[in-house]
Amino acid sequence: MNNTVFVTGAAGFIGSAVARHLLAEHDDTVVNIDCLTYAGNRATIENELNHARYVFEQVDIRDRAALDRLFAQYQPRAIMHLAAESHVDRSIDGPRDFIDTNIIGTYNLLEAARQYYLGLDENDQSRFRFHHVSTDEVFGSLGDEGLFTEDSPYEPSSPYSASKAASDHLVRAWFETYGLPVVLSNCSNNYGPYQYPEKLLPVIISKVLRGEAIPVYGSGKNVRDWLYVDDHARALVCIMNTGRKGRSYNVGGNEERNNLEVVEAVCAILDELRPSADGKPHLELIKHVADRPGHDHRYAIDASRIRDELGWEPQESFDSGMRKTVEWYLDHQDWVSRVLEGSYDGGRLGTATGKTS
Ligand code: TDX
Repeated sequence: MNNTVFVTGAAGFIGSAVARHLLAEHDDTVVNIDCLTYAGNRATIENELNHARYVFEQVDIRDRAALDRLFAQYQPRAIMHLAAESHVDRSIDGPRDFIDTNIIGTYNLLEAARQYYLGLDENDQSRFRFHHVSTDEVFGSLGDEGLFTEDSPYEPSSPYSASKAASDHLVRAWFETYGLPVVLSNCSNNYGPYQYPEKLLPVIISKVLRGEAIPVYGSGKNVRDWLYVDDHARALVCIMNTGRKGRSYNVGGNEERNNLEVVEAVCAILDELRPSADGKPHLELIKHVADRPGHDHRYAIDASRIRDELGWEPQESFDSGMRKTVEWYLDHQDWVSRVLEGSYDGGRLGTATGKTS
């Protein structure tokens, strides 16, 4: 067994941050397994391509035979599974890809990993980990009070979160039934460099830069707990390396904001860095639009388990992380154009107008 870690979805937002963190701070060779959908893009991992400990395998996790080949070839010590369809609005418009990739894809990986694990000697078996990276959305919606813990009941609201809940359950079952050494994590809303431009943060930035209306779904009072992506990447590697087998860990930024507060924060930074031509505050671009169907009111994470057991805490504050993120997008508009290339025109997604897939 080698000092090799598989990272699925490392051409995407969080996966690429994990790959960068492993390459910068650890000794492992990183094999990025990514089929490059619209949200996974070569432009996101370009700087890593020439790294001596980085390998890119363009493989779809729905392709079991290809996965078997990768396990046999690279003999990894762990797999961090981040490849997923992740956008709630897209899951409302077309749930099929979410079922195929997030559920069937995870099942394929579990079986390929189990077959590989069964062929390892005892020492290598004790080192091996299957880390499933998931979301706090599996727990559904909170009211104004309370926090999600690892024991919160699963109550997913969207096709996306239901598919992630299903994959969480599969991973847990492969531990209980087959003894596959798994760890799981459920995180809050990530933000930072390389986030695909359909998510709230980059939407706000790109709308402001174009002087277009900033679409705020419904009242804008929905609350999310914002976690800087590099803090998350650090947490994930810590969980993979030191988390207890069969256990799940919640990862959150301890930075709750409602959507209007997020828009206000980003607009204030842009007022300073890119003031509008007529001097008007960017906030005037806010437009309340029809709410997302099944829109969860509030997510908030109790991250005390990972803090107390593994010693992880977020380092970035909401203010410092937001500023870094806005600055990164201002400096990387070329990346935005390259990843968009015809796949997303900035229009509204996820209105559930009655079409079925
Ligand atoms: O244009 C927008 N206007 C708006 O008001 C968009 C894109 C979003 N919103 C709202 C909806 C949510 O309340 O902002 C909030 C954040 O929306 P998203 O960026 O779509 O994230 P969310 O639905 O909260 O899910 C995210 O966090 C959990 C990720 O996309 C998931 O993959 C992750 O599991």
